[in-house]
Amino acid sequence: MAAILLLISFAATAQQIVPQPQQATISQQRFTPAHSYKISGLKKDPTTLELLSTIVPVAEKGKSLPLKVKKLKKGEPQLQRSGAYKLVVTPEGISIEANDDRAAFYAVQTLSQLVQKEPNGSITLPEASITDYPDVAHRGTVEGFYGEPWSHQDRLEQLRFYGKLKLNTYIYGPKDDPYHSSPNWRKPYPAQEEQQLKEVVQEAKRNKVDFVWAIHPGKDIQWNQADSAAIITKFNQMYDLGVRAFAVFFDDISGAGTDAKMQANMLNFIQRQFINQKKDVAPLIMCPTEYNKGWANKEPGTYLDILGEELDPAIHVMWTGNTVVHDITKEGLEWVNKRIQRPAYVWWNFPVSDYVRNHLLMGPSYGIDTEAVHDMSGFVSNPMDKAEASKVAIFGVALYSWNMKTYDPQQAWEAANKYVMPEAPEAFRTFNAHNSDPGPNGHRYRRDESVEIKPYIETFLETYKNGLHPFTAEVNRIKQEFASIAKAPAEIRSKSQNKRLVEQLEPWLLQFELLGKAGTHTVEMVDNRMNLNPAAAWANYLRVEAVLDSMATVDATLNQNPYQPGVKTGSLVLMPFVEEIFKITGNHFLGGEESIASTNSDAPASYSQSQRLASQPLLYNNKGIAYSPMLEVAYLDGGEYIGFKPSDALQAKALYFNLSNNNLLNWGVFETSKDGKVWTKAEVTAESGKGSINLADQSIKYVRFRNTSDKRQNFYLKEFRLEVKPA
Ligand code: 14T
Repeated sequence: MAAILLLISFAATAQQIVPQPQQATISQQRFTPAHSYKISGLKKDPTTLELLSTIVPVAEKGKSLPLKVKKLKKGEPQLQRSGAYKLVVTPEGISIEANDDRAAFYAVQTLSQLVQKEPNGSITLPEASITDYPDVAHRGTVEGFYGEPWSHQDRLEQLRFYGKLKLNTYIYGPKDDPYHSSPNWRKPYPAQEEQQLKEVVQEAKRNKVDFVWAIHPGKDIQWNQADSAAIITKFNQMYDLGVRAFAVFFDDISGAGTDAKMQANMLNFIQRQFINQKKDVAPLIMCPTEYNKGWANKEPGTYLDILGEELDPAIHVMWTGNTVVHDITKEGLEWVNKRIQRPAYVWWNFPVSDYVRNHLLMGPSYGIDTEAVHDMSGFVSNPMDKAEASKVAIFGVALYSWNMKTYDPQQAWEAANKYVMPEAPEAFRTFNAHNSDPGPNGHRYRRDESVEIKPYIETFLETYKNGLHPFTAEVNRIKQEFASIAKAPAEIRSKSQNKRLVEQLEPWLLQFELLGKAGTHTVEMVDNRMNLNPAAAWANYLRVEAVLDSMATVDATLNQNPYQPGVKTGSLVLMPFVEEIFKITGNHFLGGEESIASTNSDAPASYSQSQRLASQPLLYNNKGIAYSPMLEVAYLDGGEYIGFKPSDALQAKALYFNLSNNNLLNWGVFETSKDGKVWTKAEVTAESGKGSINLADQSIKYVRFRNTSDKRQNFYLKEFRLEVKPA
């Protein structure tokens, strides 16, 4: 008997209800309901009623089966959560017990996954008994990235996607909405934006998603009555648009706005004067200035402890983990929870790509602790500016936050590929498998990529480097992979019904197709060369070269932004493979070295003791090198510097800087050096931290800006660029 039961609950996973219910027994046999259903108990929720009538046949009169929705009886504490439901399906009828409107909606979402529509228009159902509730109370996304905010249509579609996956939270806080942040957070939205937000709020309601409107006032907030009133006035305007949940973000600011006591006072005031006054508004959410362990003052009694002590216990406090972009661990959460005296509301910075804008993050959602259920009050993902493409990662977040114990990142990713692109799941999987690592970045956050092909690639490369013919097993496997890569983009473009998704992927699809071709020619080249057919190998070599040229053109033409311009694909495993073999083979045919500026050990390099600044990516072009601009506040501790150590082969011409700091020259100096030992002060004038230095002296090899004070100094790294000419 136990064995049979086990088999049956196993069938529940085979049935693939997403997210996986907490308890489910679902039969393998299916039945056709004898009659249409007569629905009772949903009068007060027309949305769910309407949805239900698209799932099962409904009859007002005549013979019918009962479909009853009623209030869930008080039971275990889990069943008292918002969204908790029981669903029982038998040939005699369907019964739903729901804790709230959201729960009834979720029961219907589950039912819709049980139903199969037959070609003749009838439906079939399995017998099923499901008891279900969420592990994490608040689940969803925070539109919290820098760069172009999601479009109106993107937002509407996201909310529908969340409803189906039982995600209940969408926090609205795009950094580049001027009415969310400075300069306009005090002002009401213009009419058109207002109208669109209203529509988004309504779509959220239809999908039982809490639309949380966030304000980001910290850049220029005054801690006075007027600004407290300004926030409440703005919240009231949003309330009138239908918003019933609010957040205040104090991230990525410097100066007076960062004061914990002031923040706590202001938030408590809002909680008392606004949240508690309205009877239908959710508890406030705040994002602290010290929102990750790396940035937190560890001294007892400082920032986080002050929030912990003083903030109204009802207010949620967000947290990104041990650093800005990081895995989420139980230990990490325990550390902060002790200080903030409540379970953190996790802001997971994945798959956000605003710090690596030339990459897509299409891989599995992994590195989120499945033991941490009691250590968080919410879990939201900060996604990419590409809303549709972010669905792969968000799908994982939905499964994780609903049912943590059973969460398997790889399984969830496999399911996501099918769910997000049902018309071409294999091609999409291939694309995603090779577009997941962000590449080297300032946050030092890396992801697996090309995991299945990697061992073959390594063996192939090793063998070839040793002057041997790679084995057939590797050759064939890699050939096959590059062939799939070359044809995936066309298949995605032609088969996917999701045009918006394809549009968002397009620059990368183009590049991916080229990678497939480059890889195919590469493997053939090696094969031909080792088969002692140098003429054919040479022809392959020229083809690889031509395709790599095209890839360089795509990289230099599409997705040009001032941060990380270009289009990178397969950058962790496949591109290095192609480039390395191309180089080795080129050396063989041509003799001599071909050097690529950015991989050359003599290339210009950053020069700073600050780990953060030294790891900030550099941008190269034929005129010089530059630090890629940083979004958040940068700093130099006393004595630290930021600069360049140019190569011997290049002559420095001029330094251009914009550090957006009014008294830059009161605490720092620009210096140049011929050897990195003896430094000479450079005469400069700067306006608002902006200026340039002419470097006429041919022998100058180093240039830097040094903090001469004994304190940490903040600035913005907007521009720090060295113009060079060949020596
Ligand atoms: F509020 C936060 F929890 C947070 O993560 N803020 C920003 C966020 O808007 C951004 O999308 C995310 C990823 O870049 O990181 C935070 O801002 C930073 C932080 C940095 F250290 C942006 C760039 C950084 F280098």
